[in-house]
Amino acid sequence: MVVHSHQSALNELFLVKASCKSRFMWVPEVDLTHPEAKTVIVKACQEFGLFKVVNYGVPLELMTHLENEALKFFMQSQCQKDKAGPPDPYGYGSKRIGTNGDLGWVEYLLLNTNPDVISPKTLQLFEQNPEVFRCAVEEYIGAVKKMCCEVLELMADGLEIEPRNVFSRMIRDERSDSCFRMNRYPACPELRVEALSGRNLIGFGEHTDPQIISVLRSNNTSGLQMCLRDGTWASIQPDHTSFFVNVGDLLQVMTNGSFKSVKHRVLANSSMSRLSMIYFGGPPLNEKIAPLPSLVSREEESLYRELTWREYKNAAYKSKLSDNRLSLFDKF
Ligand code: GA4
Repeated sequence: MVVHSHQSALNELFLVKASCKSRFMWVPEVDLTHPEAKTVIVKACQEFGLFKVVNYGVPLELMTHLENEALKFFMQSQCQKDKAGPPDPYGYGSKRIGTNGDLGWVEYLLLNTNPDVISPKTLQLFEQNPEVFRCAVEEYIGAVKKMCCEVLELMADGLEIEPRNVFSRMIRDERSDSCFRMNRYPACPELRVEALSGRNLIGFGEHTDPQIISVLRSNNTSGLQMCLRDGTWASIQPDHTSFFVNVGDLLQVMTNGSFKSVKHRVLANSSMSRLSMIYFGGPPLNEKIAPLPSLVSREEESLYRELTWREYKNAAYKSKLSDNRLSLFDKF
């Protein structure tokens, strides 16, 4: 990423007025080994759309190993990184998010987790970087996917729906269209300059995640915020030893609106760079998504119509980050 050291470059990007809310909000915490985990998960998904997971069984070394490898990638020259970009949508990207004009103070790698969907840019990436990087990515994705399926099964248990793999089977399916993203938000010292102080720089603009579920792990730099019911933004305290799980649009649809796909964003930091890694669990492209019959007692209660993930994903890629994509599912 080319970090321009003057204000005009920042003005191109999105500056928002800083909010003066108390520093960090409380986030529900789920201990995966606790017998009541399923109850806490369901309540968190209904009330927040987001929760923190501890005792998840993924070794911390596996996460820090990938983080170090990702940093090695991002510390390369711009020209070297650009060989794996621009994203198609997979590959290396800088500042531009999607293809519809969204900008952020971020550079990233976006990968499809299905080995059969290896895009030209991803091929370039792994050809030009040490094998150890690809291995670290694969190992991490394998471990996070396993944890993610456990969480999805606890959700089914908590909702008392059967079979308990009703959600997780879509992620385990060999055709699952899941993806993985590594984001680096460089520190932006200009934010301390008087003319800009009192304003925030958008690292990744507000949006909901289109898939079923997202699992995020970051370093200890703050930046992640979620939108509360009253429309205000609250900061989430970073914790490099935990995962943060959030409900995606498809899960909101399948639970007929009971689980909330939460709007979130990331702000850049003036002194420390933030590195996050997110696994987005998605179904196969031809999977039909609609409210689960067991959660809708009468047809009239169904809030959403049926769409395939392919249809929804195609529409998402035509939208801007902050668009309300879920309204495409609206029945009325
Ligand atoms: C948001 C969630 C994931 O990061 C992502 C993003 C995708 C992209 O960066 O290519 C999108 C965005 C995300 C939703 C709307 C479209 C597509 C950028 C964008 C403007 C990988 C995803 O699946 O949807």
